[in-house]
Formats: sequence, structure tokens, C-alpha cells
Amino acid sequence: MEQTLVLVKPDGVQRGLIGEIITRLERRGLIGMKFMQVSRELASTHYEAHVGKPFYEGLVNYITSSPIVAMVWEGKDGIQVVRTTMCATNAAAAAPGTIRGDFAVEIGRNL
Ligand code: FUP
Repeated sequence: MEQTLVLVKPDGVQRGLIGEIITRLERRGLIGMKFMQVSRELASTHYEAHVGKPFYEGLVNYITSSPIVAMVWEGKDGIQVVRTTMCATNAAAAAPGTIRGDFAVEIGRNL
């Protein structure tokens, strides 16, 4: 079994897509969820892999700008199951029928 973190980011919350996103994922193994405001300290830990990249400052400013939904999912091959359900980071490369393929507008606003 694998566990993986899923965030509904500020654009998803503001566009009223929390329910849609949870609906698509919930049958696949939700084990925990909370509505929260991300601090800059938490954002810098979460996005540590992106420190120094050109989009990093904008990403931290964005994820800390308004509340998000943070969830933990668990299942066999859970990471891959969640990834195929939401699809690629870049909205332009996300397949129709996936969360990002159906709703995301660009890489920096990918739900
Ligand atoms: P994902 O797991 O698909 O959300 O993607 P990552 O954790 O690798 O990336 C986190 C966020 O960084 C993305 F959601 C958007 C942002 N990002 C950019 O803005 N530009 C890039 O080239 C790559 C990522």
C-alpha cells in the first residue's frame, strides 16, 4: 500500500471545484482531509525540490495566498492511481477525462 498527499490549491477552492475533485478521488481511498491555510514556512518545506527555479517565488506566494484542502490517499499503487486521475502538472499536457485535463487552465493554476 502507498500513501500520497493531494492538495486542492487556491484556484480549485476559489472555483468551487473541491467537491468535484474529491468526488473523482474518494472511491479510490481517502483516509484524511483538512481545510487549511499554508504558512510560508510550510510552503518552503513542501516545495523544497523547486528552490532556485524561476517559478519558485510565485509558487510559494500562490500556495500561501488563500486556503487549500490537504488530503491523504492510500491504496495499492496509490501514487500512480492518484497521478493518473489528476494527470500531468502542465494543464496543456493533461488528458481529457482527468481532473487537470477537464478543469486546469495552465501550469501555475493547475488546481
Ligand atoms: P504536481 O505534483 O503535478 O502538482 O507538480 P509539482 O509538485 O512537481 O509542481 C508543483 C507546482 O509547481 C505545480 F503545480 C505548478 C508549479 N510549476 C510551475 O509553475 N512551473 C513548472 O515548470 C513546474 C511546476
